[in-house]
This record gives sequence, C-alpha cells and structure tokens, in this order.
Amino acid sequence: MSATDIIAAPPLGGPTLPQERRMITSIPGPRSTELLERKSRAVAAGVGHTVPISAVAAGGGVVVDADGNSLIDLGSGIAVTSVGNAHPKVVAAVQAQVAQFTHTCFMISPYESYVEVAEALNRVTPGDHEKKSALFNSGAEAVENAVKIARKYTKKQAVVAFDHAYHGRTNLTMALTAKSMPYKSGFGPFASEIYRVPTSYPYRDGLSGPEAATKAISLIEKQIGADNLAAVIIEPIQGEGGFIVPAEGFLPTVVEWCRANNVVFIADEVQTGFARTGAMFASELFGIVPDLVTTAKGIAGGLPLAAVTGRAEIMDASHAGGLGGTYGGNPIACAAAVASIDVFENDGLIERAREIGEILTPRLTALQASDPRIGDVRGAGAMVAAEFVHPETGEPDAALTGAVAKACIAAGVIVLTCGTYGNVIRFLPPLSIPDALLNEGLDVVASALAEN
Ligand code: PLZ
Repeated sequence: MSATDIIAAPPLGGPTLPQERRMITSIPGPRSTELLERKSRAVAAGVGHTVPISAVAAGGGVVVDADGNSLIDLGSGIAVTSVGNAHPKVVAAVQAQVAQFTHTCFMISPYESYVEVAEALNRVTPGDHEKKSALFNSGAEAVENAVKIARKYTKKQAVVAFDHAYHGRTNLTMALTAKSMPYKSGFGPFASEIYRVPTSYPYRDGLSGPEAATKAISLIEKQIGADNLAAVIIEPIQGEGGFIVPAEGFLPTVVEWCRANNVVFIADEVQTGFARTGAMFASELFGIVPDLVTTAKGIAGGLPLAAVTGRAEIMDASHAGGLGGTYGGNPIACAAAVASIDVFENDGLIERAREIGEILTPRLTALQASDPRIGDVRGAGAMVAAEFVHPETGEPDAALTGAVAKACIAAGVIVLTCGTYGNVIRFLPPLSIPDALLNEGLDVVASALAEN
C-alpha cells in the first residue's frame, strides 16, 4: 500500500490491515501536521496527545495514519483495544445493533444486551458468590459508583486509596488519584473523606507484602478507624502509577482486614481487567476475591462502557433509582461488550496475554542485564513495564524515559510512559498483535535506548 492509496481512501481497520511497520514520512507527516494544527486551534489546550499523528485505521498490532505510516501499537489506546482494534466480531455486533436501535435509555426501556453484559460480568469476575452488576460509561464513573454503593451499604463515609493510585479525572476520582501533575493541579477543591496510605512497591520500599499491608492497616486504624471506613479501593497492579506489582501477601492481608472490619474492598480492574494480565482479572493472580470490581477499557473493544460488579447484597443496598445515568449501558456499547467478552472467553486471549508476556518480560530483562539504567522490569501477562533510573543513585530518570519513548514513536512504535515519577515505559499491546511485530517493536525500543 502506498501513501497515495491511503490518501485516496483510508483502509478499513481490523486484522486484515497489513501487519507491518511502514514509515512513509517522518512523524508527523504533512496530513497529520495539518490535523494537529486544526486540533490546536479547535480543541482545548488541556486535552493533550502522545503520538502526533492523525489516525485513520487500526487493527491487529498497527495504527495507520493519514500519511500512510503504519505504526506498531504497544499501547492499545491505554489497554482498551485488547481484543484488537476494529475486531470483526465487535464490528459486526455494533453494525447490527446500530441499525436496530441506538438508544432507549435502559432506565426507561430495558433491553437484553445490558442484561447479557451483567450476566457475563457476574460470571467472569472473581468469586462464585451471588453477584450483580450496574453499567456506566467510563472507568471514572464506575469508580464513583462503586464508592456510592459501598457508602450506602456500610452507612459509613471514609474511603482509602493508595500512593501511586489512579482512579480517574472526575471530582471524586481526582481525590482518589495520587498524582498532582497533570491530573489534579489547580482543579480542586477535592472531595472530602478520602485518605491515602502507602502501597506495596517492592522495588522502592523493600518491604514484604505483609509488612507493607501492616503499615497501611496501622495508619488506617490510627488515622481513620474502621468504624468510619466504607471502602478501600486499589488497582491490583497499579496502572498509571507505574505498573506496580505489589509484593506477595499484600493484597490478601488487606482484603482479610477489610472483611473482618465491614469495609468494602474494591478492586479497580479498569486497566488490569479482561485478560490483560494473563488472567481474566488481576485479582486472580493474587488469590483475592474483591467485594466490588470496577471495569471499563477492554470490556467493549473500544466502545465506551464501564461496570461495577460485586456481592449481590452490597450491589442491592441502593434504593431503586439510586444508580444510573442517561447513557449507562448504551445498547451499541453493550453489543460490543457481549462480542468482546465472547472473544476473551472463547478465542484464547488469556493464553495469548501470557504468550505476549513470555516475549515481553525476557526481552526487557535481557535489556536490563546489559543496561543498568533499567532499574526494574515488572508486570504480568501483556502488562509489563520497565522503570528507568540513574544507575548510581536509583533515582527516577524521567528525562531518559521521555527521550526513549519519543524516539520509539519517531521510529514508528507507539509506546506509553507512566509512573508517579514519569520514569516508566509500559507495554500493553493489543492481544491481537503478531509475535513478529511485537519483536520488531522491542528491537526499536532497544535501539532507542542505545541511542539515548
Ligand atoms: N481506573 C485503574 O487506569 C484510566 C487514564 C488516561 P476512564 N486510565 C487511563 C488519562 O490520562 O485520562 C483508569 C484506570 C484505572 C480508572 C480509570 C479511569 O477510566 O475511562 O478514563 O474514566
């Protein structure tokens, strides 16, 4: 495919897109530049972007831009297109639904696909207790509702979140999110009754899981008191905070304490959910069963949908009419979710996430062995990261991280950074990426590191 073909008619996305890295222009090319200039005139300055392109198609493991460049996708639009962009089953389900009806409002006239998504979530989330679900539009909205539900059930108000946490950008979720820049700075005042305690960050705190949990629990008991605490919310593997995997025993100890103290344990699996970590949900990797689970991102193959799923008695504590929203569980998003969950369950995506991890982790560990600026390699399944440091001090090296990420993008590989200190490159490719493309992407990362 040449640039002129693409300019004439943008290709359809999905897995039949040529699975190749193809650089026709430098990035951004002229057409992308034109869009980015329009963007800066029309779109609020606060809405940033990482990859300076005008995307026109995506699928398998590539994103194609308006200039005909084909970039290797190691970010999945932040863990969203796990089934693959424009997955044929998702496309078919959406096309069928959009031609039938686009909206009734589930709170006005219910429809089957919403109930089907709820049934599927109740089945696939951790634990075999009786569960119920409610659907929303975004991860932040799911988190907001999980907190509402926990408060209503426990009749208590305080909520504990952790260092390095990310839970969203709405007012309540900004309060739960740890990092000030760029998420919170200047946007306060924030919601009250939110408390922050240390998490388990083995690379930096040197604590065992139970030690880190004891430290957090002791602060909770002294500064808040279980009698006031409605919920503890945590990402089983922290996403935006730096792909931080807690030490063994941390999460089970926290869950056990919550259970003994009538505190609702909420696992925010918005980023870790749906096969990403080599399990359907990351909670399973740690042997924990959350009371409530928040999901979004990967759930619907790119359409906006989110959910809270959990113990029936907690989910049912809210009065009728207490939960909802105009678009929550939109029928097109639900059709996409039914198709996506089918793909996750039946097309081997959990195994595929593990295979991707078996490429990512050894290759990054090998890179670490030859380059002390990689302080840590960690993650699970297709959610793996490298933390960059100044080797002499172990201090975070955000400048190197930014330079490597920029060089990768210039060479046609989409990588995302994260971390409280901005010193982590995370790898979370679509699970539809072919091995060859993943390996080529990692070759580019290795060269980018060598050159910086
Ligand atoms: N909980 C664990 O990862 C979203 C944020 C991107 P929304 N993470 C990507 C950005 O910079 O805005 C996220 C998450 C976890 C909640 C959320 C929020 O999900 O769908 O973005 O609202």
